[in-house]
Order: sequence, then structure tokens, then C-alpha cells
Amino acid sequence: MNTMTATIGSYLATRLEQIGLRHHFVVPGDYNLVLLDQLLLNRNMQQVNCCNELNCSFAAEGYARANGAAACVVTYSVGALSAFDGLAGAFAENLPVILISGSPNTNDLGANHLLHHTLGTLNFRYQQEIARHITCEAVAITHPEDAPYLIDKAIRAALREKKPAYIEIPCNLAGAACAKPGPLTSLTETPKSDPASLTAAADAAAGFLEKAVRPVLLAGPKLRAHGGISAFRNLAEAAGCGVAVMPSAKSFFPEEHAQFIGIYLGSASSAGCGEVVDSADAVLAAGPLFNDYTTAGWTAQPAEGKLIEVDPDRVRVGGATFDHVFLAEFLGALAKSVKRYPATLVEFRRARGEIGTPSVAAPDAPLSRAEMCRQIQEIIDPNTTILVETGDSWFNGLNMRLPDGARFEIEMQWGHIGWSVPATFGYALGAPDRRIVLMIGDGSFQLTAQEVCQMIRLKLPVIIFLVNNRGYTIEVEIHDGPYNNVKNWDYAGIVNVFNATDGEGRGFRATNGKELAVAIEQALAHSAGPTLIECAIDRDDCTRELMEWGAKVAAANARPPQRA
Ligand SMILES: Cc1ncc(C[n+]2csc(CCOP(=O)(O)OP(=O)(O)O)c2C)c(N)n1
Ligand SMILES: [Mg+2]
Repeated sequence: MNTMTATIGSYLATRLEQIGLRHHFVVPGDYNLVLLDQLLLNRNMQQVNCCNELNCSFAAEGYARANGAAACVVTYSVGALSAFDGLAGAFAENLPVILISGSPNTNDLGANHLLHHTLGTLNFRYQQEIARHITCEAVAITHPEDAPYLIDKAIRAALREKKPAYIEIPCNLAGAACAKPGPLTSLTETPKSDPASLTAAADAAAGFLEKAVRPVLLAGPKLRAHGGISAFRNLAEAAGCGVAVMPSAKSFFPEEHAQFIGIYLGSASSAGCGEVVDSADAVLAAGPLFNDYTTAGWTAQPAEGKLIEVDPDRVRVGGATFDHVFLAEFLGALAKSVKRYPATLVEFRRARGEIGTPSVAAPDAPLSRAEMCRQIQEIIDPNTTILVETGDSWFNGLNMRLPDGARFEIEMQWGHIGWSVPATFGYALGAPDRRIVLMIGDGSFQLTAQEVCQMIRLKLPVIIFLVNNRGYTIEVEIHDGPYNNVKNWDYAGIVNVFNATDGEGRGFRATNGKELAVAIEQALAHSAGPTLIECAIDRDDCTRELMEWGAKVAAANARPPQRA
């Protein structure tokens, strides 16, 4: 039997299709053109061009958020080194993005001559070396017979670790024959906890909670990547206590649930939540990520002595660590034995007080941040995903109330401004039936604005709220200076530039509530392309949470150097 029925490119395409990809993102270059031809032969996957490789990697990152995994294909060095920024972001955000880079002809590896798109030295291995730092597996194919093994090794690692992987394919091998793919199951096995360690961890956690009177549960960003969302909810319902979420875990626990107590971010928490979490005598944090931002400058890190930390593959309770215990299994095991702890819910209702309805601004009053958010809130339905960019959009978004089913995407660990335009593009392709809403500041938009043209090209009805406060307001709150001013653009007008003669994007500028309402109405009625609504607000009109958080982060940044 002839098993050599695949090419390296078609093998890769089959694998990407098998792991659930219906799209892959590309920027062509001479080192990857034959590979792109091979990928195009697979009719079950659409090849999606991006404007540049940074955007290409962020588009894949956004697609992975919607779809569970993603792939992008770039050319050697000039492309890949740009894509590494988004790939590193996927590492930080626990998303399995496969980056495939074309590379030099295999005959050039040992030859004593220089190549274009390289450093102008004889070293052609540096790209893979760099990739090792920002992926869980980085492979370089040098012989066709090894290709299936190496491709599978990289994809398997990415799916298991929920981290990016890197595959380098020389330009003269993409069309070379190799063995055809075996069954997919070999790539997607679910890891199993050590049974004794799992039982011991669940017993220790139950015992730890029994000593507490006011425990709370805290959802962290790794819950989704590690498949723990429903197990977390079951545990919460078994324990009956208050449930807070970290900012990057917003939407991982339903906000309409009777046990939801809000977003925990120290003094920048949502109403009533900070008081309850800070005074809890035990905090079970599931898939958390505590860094200087998520702890508001180290002011909101639960003390070690009251923390149960459930990481993807280990649990820490008090002074003990239980290894090889996987998050979802642990939450499931604990749910079976946990007692009920209603105290924090009672406390939360008291601490939160009455929730008022936001007042409606006069239609022709200058647009305020509050009025903008009030109107955006009205279009968030259970089928909406709202993506929020680094800046005050983080806090505006965190303050939105999500009906059950609505989703929320934030990139708070990597925090690359400009992430959200390409990520929204990728997300929209991965979730074609959802309403996609993006909130982004003027400064961030200027990094990756050109990817709006791809939303136009593919007729994606994304709604972009571009918050024009004429500067880097989040940085103004951390540390101000003349560098925080941003050159103004005609943001609504730029959509027409991208439309050229064949696009159907729409651009609006809102300077008061009435103009915003009209623009939103038009956006909701427009399905043939994106709508960008520039919301012109005052430079200092920012959230209370940003001011609180900014002051804490500034203080953490300003700590003097320690003496030995
Ligand atoms: C790639 C990158 N460069 C620089 C920064 C630093 N930075 C963080 S937020 C920010 C400004 C964001 O301004 P804008 O998008 O206008 O949001 P605003 O705070 O005004 O709402 C900058 C420059 C970053 N996070 N990422
Ligand atoms: Mg701004």
C-alpha cells in the first residue's frame, strides 16, 4: 500500500482541519508561497489574508478565543519576527495558536552563502531559537519523512498545554511527499489526574474550607483554557457562597446568577465585591493569574494563609501542594464533599447597597463616557461578545452587565495596545453567528487600524466603538507627560478610505447622545460590513476604577530599589 499520499502542506492542512479550524490567517512571502498553495487545496478551510504579520498573529489569537485553536502562516524572519509579538501574547493568554513559518531551501542550510530576509549571517536557526521562548513546542522540518511526526508533536503540545506552537517548513519541502495523517485521537487526549493526589487535594481543600465561615470563590482567566467553566459553576452551586471573577475571567461565571458578587480588583472592584473578598476568611481561586495589574499593584492578592489556588495541573492548599491534579477534575471532586457557606452572599447584598439605573443624558449635551456606556449597554444581548482594548475601555467594559450567554474578551496579561482590532477580526470569523462589539481607545486603534479593511473585505458586521479622548488616558492616570497626547485622526473618515470603491463599512462620529443613538441604530441595521462609531469624549472623562487602579499601579512602579 502506498502511504505516501500526502504532501507536507496537505498533511498540515488536514491536521488543522481535524482540530476544528475552518480558517487560517496568512501573509504571503516567497518562503511560504508553495505552502499557501498546498493549504488552498484543502476546500474545508478558508485562507484569510491579513495586512501584516503582527495583525495576522493577533487575528489568530482572536480566532482561538472563539474557536479553541487557530493557525497563522507567515514568511521567514521579516514576517515571523513581527508575528512573534502576537504569538507571545497567545502564550501569555493561554491560547493554542500554531504559527507556521516558511523558511530557506534545505540546500542553503549548510551552504556558505547569504540569504534574503535573514540577518545577513550564515545563521538560519535563530528564528526557531527565539520561537522556543514563546511557544510550548518549536519544530523545524528538515526532511520530509520527519514532517508528520514533527507537525503532530507541535500541534499535540499546543492543544495539551493551551499555549502556542511553532512549525518551520522550508520552501522546497512544502510540496514534498510524506506519509498521510493517522487518526486524530492521538492529538487530543485529555490528561488525567493522579487519583491519590486528586483525593488528597479535594480532602485538604474541603477541610480548609470547613475551618472558614466566610469563604468566597474567585474565577480566574485559566478556567476557560483548561475546560473548568462548568465544573466551577457546579462547585459554586454546591458551596452556595459568593462568587467573584477576576477581570480576565469576566463572563466565565454568569452575572445573572444569584451567587455572582462582581469583579474583584482590590479597590477598583465592582460595587460591594472588594469588601466581601477582602474580608473573606478563605478564597478558592480557580485558574487565577495574579500579576501587578490583576492585583492592582499588589494590593489585591489574597493572602497565602487563606488561599486555595487551583492551577491547571496542581492545587495549593495552605502550605501543601498537590501535583498532577487537573483543574476541572479537582473542582468536580471538591463539589462532591463541600459544605454550604451562605454568609458571603448576605454580606455582599449589604455591602453593595441599592443599584441605581444610570441617568439618561440630554440628547444634545456633549457626549460623556457615562452616556456612551449607557447606550452600549443597551445593545449587549445574550448573543453578544464584547472585546475590550487596553486603556479605559478595560474598565468601561468590566462595568458592563452581561446577560447570560454574553461573552467578554480582554487581553490583560499581555496588554498589547492594538491587539483588539485584528483579534476582533479573527474572533468574528470564528464566531460568525454572534454580535461582535469592540471598545477601543484612539491611541490603541492607531497601532493596527488597517485590519478594519479586512472586516470590510469579508463583510463582517462588527460594531467598533472608538473612544476618542485625544490621548493615552490610562497612562495619564498612571504617569502623565507630553508623550501621552495622540495625533487626532478622522476616524469615521478612515472607513471610507478602506472602503475604496467596493467596501461597505460605515463610519460615524458622535459628539452627543443623540448622534450616538442614531449611529448605533444604523450600525444594528447594517449587515454588509463593519460600523465604526467614533465617540468624542473629554480627555479626563475616565472611570473611577481606572483612577483607583492607576494610582495603585503607579505606586507599585515607583517602589525604590531594594538595598541588599
Ligand atoms: C504595544 C504597546 N505599546 C505601549 C503600551 C503602553 N500603553 C498602555 S495603554 C496605552 C494607551 C492607550 O490609549 P488609548 O487606546 O487611547 O486608551 P485610553 O486609555 O485613552 O482609553 C499605552 C501607550 C502597550 N500597552 N502596548
Ligand atoms: Mg485615548
